[in-house]
Amino acid sequence: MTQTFIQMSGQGDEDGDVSAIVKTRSKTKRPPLYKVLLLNDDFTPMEFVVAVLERFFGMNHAQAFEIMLTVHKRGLAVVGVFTHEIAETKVTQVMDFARRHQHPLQCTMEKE
Ligand code: TYC
Repeated sequence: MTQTFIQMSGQGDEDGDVSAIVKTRSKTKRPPLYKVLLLNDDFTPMEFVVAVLERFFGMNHAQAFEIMLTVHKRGLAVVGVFTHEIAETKVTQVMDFARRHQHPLQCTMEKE
């Protein structure tokens, strides 16, 4: 909470009263952000990873294929940046989807 006091100059009115305007402003702080990372492995099929990126991260096929290849070549990639709750939900969705399909795909989050 920030209070701004506006200083009044002069000696006040005939009673000697000095008035002040006090503005109270609630600072809207931006929430901390978290990177969601997708990790490479040797077994998850490329098409499955592409499907994950389309389904849970709203990418089109070309974007998803490009990011999948980045993970495949470099070992990992940031696939999105979200608030804590949304990042956690994405990680859970990906991990559940991979487990249901019996793929070892790993997805994690870290503070930006
Ligand atoms: N390396 C996997 C393969 O050759 C493909 C892959 C890409 C797996 C990205 C996981 O996050 C991943 N089939």
